[in-house]
Amino acid sequence: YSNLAASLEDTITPPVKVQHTQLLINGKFVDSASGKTFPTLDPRTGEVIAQVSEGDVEDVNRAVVAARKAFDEGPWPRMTAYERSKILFRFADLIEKHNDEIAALETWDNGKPYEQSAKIEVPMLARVFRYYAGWADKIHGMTVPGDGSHHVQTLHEPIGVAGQIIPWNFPLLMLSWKLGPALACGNTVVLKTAEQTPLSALLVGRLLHEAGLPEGVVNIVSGFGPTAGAAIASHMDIDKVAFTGSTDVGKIILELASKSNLKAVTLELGGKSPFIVCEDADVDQAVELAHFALFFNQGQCCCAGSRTFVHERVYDEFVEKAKARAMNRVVGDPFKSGIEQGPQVDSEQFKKILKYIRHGVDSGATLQAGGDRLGSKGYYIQPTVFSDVKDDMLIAKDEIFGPVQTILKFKDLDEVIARANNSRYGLAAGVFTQNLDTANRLMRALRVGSVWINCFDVFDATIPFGGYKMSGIGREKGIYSLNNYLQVKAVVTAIKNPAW
Ligand code: TXE
Repeated sequence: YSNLAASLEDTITPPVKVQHTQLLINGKFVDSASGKTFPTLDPRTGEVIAQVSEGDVEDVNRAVVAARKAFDEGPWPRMTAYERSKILFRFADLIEKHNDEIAALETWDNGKPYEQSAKIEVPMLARVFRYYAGWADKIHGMTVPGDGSHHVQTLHEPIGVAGQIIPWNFPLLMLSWKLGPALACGNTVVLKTAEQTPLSALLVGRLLHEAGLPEGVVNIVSGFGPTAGAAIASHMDIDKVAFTGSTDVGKIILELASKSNLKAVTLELGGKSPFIVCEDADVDQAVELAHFALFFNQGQCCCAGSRTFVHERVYDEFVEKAKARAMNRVVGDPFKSGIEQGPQVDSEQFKKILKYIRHGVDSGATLQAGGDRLGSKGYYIQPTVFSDVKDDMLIAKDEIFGPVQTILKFKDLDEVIARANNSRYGLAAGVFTQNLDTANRLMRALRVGSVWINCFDVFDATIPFGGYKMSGIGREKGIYSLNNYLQVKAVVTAIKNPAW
């Protein structure tokens, strides 16, 4: 890796200026009540990009007052669904117009390759909002037979003020998976970005208002979890909270919601997803897909294929080739073209990953590639591969959330099903096989929210996503996500003379 490390020394100047660093409350950029700010850092260097207003309890209160007023008195839930839909379509157009600027902010704050932000994630952001813009005027209740002398109908109504707490690994996409359905259904929102990545959401928030969103409908509070985040989860005037992040914090959110006003809760939490390479696999293709499943986004994906189970017949060849592929992974300044991997998001994640790598070595797994930081500044980590991993090793049980592939050997399907399911998580799984019976069997047996067969990380806006077990509660994206933001009202009308 020595050449790569050397090329990390010259840091490219990002092609964007930071315009917004204040909180977005009631349609205006404002300072935090305390006047406090916090630095957001460039993961390539650890240097400060900008000072950002630090929201706390009082700012969340201000945001909730604005969101409440916009819901209780404002035009948003009262305008026609078609009007709401048009605003969301206009917003998607504006996202496309500002594609490169949004992408550059996302990469600067997060460290992900600019080409990934500009060609995949920001276009997907527009796609997600168009998907939900299309839903806005197609949400409606039913008529229900009832028991004879009543006319029964259901009204699908917005739930009210939604609190949304999002992470830093896909700041924009996580925002879109939550804002999209909330807005399509007519809710108002208080959204807290992750403290590592506050910048792109503020620009996108401005564009929402340029598209015609009434003031107070979306309020964006930058800030920390135990202060601003906890204030959202425990607020008495927030009707629903949606969270994406660690399982530990997911438990806190549920507890705060239950201790306050029993607000509805959806959670999208951690994972330790199996990627199963069956005996009939074309090894080259399997290696490439398994590599993508783990290393995409610097390994910082909740659904990363982080337990690579390989059938014993192809295991040795797979390990050799997986090692070679990791050694060839192009790591560097994410603003350079052709870069596959940038730095990890911050020093906390960087240290956590290096600690797990040490654990792997100490517990007897074979280090095939990587194993250390890359370069001397910023948070770059060598693409790392362990083989001979055993189920009870920490690196096979915990979410590492970094570029560390762990390869485990299996003999038969019954065994791999039991081992794949032997996890407190149940977010996703990958299956690599040409055998239809094997694919069908695994698809049913795996206790996870998404099964990708001969593919991985397919995130179309139409496909529901969420976890079994301790990976979460509820589904985002697709038609299923709408239920998270709707109340069902049953309306029963007596019929005077049912015998028509
Ligand atoms: O997550 P946190 P962190 C996993 C991953 C990672 C680990 C820790 O394994 O290494 O979590 O990352 C807010 N009340 N995932 O520390 O703390 C916080 O401000 C209310 C998986 O970054 O869960 C941020 O906005 N909110 C994951 C958000 O929660 C609180 C993505 C996520 O931060 C809070 C990220 C509190 N007490 C990390 N404490 C995924 N599922 O994709 C924190 N927050």
